Amino acid sequence: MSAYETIRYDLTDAVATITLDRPESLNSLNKAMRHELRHAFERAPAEGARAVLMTGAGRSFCSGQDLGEHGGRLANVERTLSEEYEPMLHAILDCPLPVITAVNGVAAGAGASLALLGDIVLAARSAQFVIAFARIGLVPDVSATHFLPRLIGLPRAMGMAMTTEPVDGVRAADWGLVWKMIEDDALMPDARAMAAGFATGPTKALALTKQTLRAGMQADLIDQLKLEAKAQAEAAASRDFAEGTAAFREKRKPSFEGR
Ligand code: LHQ
Repeated sequence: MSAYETIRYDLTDAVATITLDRPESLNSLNKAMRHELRHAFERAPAEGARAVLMTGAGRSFCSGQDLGEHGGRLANVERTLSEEYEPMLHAILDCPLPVITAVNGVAAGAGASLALLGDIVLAARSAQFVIAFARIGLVPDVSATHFLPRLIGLPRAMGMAMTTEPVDGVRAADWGLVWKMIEDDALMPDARAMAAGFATGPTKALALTKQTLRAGMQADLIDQLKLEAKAQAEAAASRDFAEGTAAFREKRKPSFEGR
């Protein structure tokens, strides 16, 4: 796929920037966008990216499911979720690169779920996380019921889902829903700087770090210790580890290749 209809994709200096680009509907997710996001997240590592930055065009990050799709009828909901949303979600979670989501405005419904799939979630001060599903008689989906209570605890997850009250960047950071709140004007410059930093980092160790931490949210201690040991053995065999330790001994900045 060379050109996308619903997203923009740019690969520069090993940073893949993915911009959700349907601003007329606040970047709502239609079938093409679900497919294109999956494609872009699989393509980025294959063509040499070492970090991914995802954001939204215009005043929104993503307003969730396109409520105008199929004339507003949500037909085959289970199939849409399992055959279109789930592959997109796994492509993001399984992407062997650090994924930064820069939440530049409203992130509603599945758009909030999407924002929270970032390994690092940066929220503009004016970002709004809205677990909006109950407003239209639906239940949270696209992993929100898995991640929200793990990230902020059940009382806050319940509050967000049942009242649908928006949570802004300040409160999101205060609750630990995101890594950092950033002033609106600084969001993209800071996000790009962070992505550029990751793109010169020890990519293999960072991939193992995200995989191991995510697995740790579900594993028991015994299994997790085994997984850590396996991941550490893999990282310790990398060229970047040899370079990192050499640089430490020589008191210089390491030059990581991502291998
Ligand atoms: C939209 C949307 C939108 C289309 C704004 N679709 N046009 C997945 C699959 C299968 C089953 C079910 O579940 C799911 C998961 C889901 O995501 S369901 C939940 C879907 N999302 C929502 O319920 C949020 C809907 N949007 C809103 O509540 C508001 O638009 C928010 C709070 C996001 C923003 O409000 P405002 O800032 O006041 O903007 P607005 O409402 O005026 O929207 C601007 C335009 O965007 C407007 O179009 P128009 O032609 O009038 O300018 C909206 O119709 C359009 N838009 N969200 N999801």
